[in-house]
Amino acid sequence: MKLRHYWFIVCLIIAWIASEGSQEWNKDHSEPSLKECDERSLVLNTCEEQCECNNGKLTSCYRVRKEFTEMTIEERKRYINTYKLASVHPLFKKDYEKMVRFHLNVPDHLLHGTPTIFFPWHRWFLVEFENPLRRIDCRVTVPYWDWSKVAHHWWGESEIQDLWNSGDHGFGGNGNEANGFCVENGPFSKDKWRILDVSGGGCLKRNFTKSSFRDAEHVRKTLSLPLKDFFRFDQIVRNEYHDPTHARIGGTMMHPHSSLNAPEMPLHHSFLDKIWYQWQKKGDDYKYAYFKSVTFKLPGSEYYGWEWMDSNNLPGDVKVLYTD
Ligand SMILES: [Cu+2]
Repeated sequence: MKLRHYWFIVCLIIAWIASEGSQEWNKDHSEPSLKECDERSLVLNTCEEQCECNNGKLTSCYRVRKEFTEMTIEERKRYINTYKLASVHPLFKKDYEKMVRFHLNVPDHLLHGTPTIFFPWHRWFLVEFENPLRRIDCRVTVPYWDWSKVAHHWWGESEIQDLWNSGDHGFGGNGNEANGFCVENGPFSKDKWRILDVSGGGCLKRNFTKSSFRDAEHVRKTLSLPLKDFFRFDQIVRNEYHDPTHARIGGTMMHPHSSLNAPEMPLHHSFLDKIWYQWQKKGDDYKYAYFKSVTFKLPGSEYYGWEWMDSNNLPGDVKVLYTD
């Protein structure tokens, strides 16, 4: 064989190896093969969004928010690590600070009082807060904490699934009274994590008042209220569900100027958003029930409240669903 034939064969082999290599790379970074996905079946994409299979394409993808204490240990750690990264890393901290400032700069009575923007403002906030976390790891969503399931012993720290567990899959426990109520265990302990200077700095604080929250039966009854009682529904969620959770956890969660810094705050609000989501699922009239007097834009945002009514179609092409 002549030398140029040799070269031709060597080049062919190199080209073949290179093309195999690039296929391998693509395999790792593209969507999983959809050849087997059944038309209209639900499939998770690489960001673990729940999508529908349509003509071999994934469409209509939803961010799935799950109950924190029912997530796997690995999922819980992933959320906590991403949250910590977002709140301390110089590359991401700006977005986190921006959200804390939003909450700081909006008068508390406007966010939590009447005429209320409580529901849509916090739904917008959850997406704004979730987006930077998903830029770090697109599988992350803001979990919810269903405190009604553990209403009479919500302060438990010892079981592995407890929110307040001190392992690296938990939020750490109550604060230490002897040390200004600073949290001294878990991933947010005073030596591992700090409150932003804009809301006072220092350690994360908790001062549990160990009395019951409203239980699951109470939430079920609230959700069964008829459409004409929308105002009552909104009031119960704000006064009987929202406020006591902030107050009984205490410390950083207690004060409007610092509560957005508490790692448990988004989980609490995610649950309240889920309650609104469940109310809205009762029918279109329920979905669009709102206050006619609210005609201003949501403070800190470029949106009106009515743009945040439909979790299947939120601004920014965002779709959210909650698991039970
Ligand atoms: Cu709140």
